[in-house]
Amino acid sequence: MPEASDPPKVESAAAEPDATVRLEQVAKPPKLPWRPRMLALVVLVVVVALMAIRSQFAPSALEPEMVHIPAGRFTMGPAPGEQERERVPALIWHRELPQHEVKFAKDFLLANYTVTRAEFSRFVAETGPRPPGGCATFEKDRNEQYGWETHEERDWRNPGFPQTDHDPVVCVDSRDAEDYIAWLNNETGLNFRLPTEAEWEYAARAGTKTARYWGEGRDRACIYANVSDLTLAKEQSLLHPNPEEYLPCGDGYAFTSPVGAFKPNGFGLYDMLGNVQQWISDPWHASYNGAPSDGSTWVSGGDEIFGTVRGSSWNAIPRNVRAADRSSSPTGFRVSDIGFRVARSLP
Ligand SMILES: [Ca+2]
Repeated sequence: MPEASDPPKVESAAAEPDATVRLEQVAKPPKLPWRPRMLALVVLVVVVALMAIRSQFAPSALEPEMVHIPAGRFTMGPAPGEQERERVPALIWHRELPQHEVKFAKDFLLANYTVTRAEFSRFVAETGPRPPGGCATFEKDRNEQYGWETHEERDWRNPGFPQTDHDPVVCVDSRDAEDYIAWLNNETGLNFRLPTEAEWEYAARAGTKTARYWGEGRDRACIYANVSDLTLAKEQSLLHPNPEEYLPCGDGYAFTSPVGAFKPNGFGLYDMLGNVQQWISDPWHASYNGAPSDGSTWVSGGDEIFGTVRGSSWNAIPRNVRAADRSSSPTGFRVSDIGFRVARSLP
């Protein structure tokens, strides 16, 4: 009798290690000591992290979201009576006149949002710091009074107020915008560009003829746009803000807001009014006399120093928050309420 503790004797072929098992045993690599295993794990983590960073910087990740703007025609400039009703000084009515027909033969693309700080910072990280030059910013002076002044130490990273990565980049002149677009085109292989002035207004109106793409009224501005409002008046400690300088509503932002924080227009474009003024490809023209009717960039007779900006901003007084409003700014001048958005032609 075997002892109870003895293992039972198995009289089968399985008791004999077969050839396959022997082969596996021979082929099995020796177990790594813990240090090389840790090293292998670290290498794996680094490789995965590098792949994630690479995909973030892949050309497709750099492409801005674009809205398809359909071909069509529209009347550029304010409807009769709008300037008077909005109390635009008669001295500058000519800027937005004459009203004229513009026809777009082809569809084109316009970015949903203005270029953000995060997007611009990628460009700067890869191409180097922007040339110095300062920026005109809206800040408190020695007497704690807000006002516009050029500060040599200000730039897109520090425009005189706090911003998130998703806020629009500001303190960028037209060369900054053109250099960004050249870099973006090189990275993506696509042909982005600044919008023409006619494209911008056609897209901003999105089929509307009213002063604003939400209608004529100023009272709904804070649903659709970050403008000079009661939030900015409070920041300036104004007890009785002038209704001609501050919209009678609160949009929640004294300075820039993250892009896309307000309702879009009928084409699905965000911040076409308010937040930041946007560089346009056309040089400044003092009126629309001689403007092209095909929506192309209007170069001839344009100002050699001043460029065109559209869309008003977080600092915009009510009468300037209109689709027809236009402004000029020196092309080499940076301001803390001017940014840009990109467009692209379709084949
Ligand atoms: Ca505001």
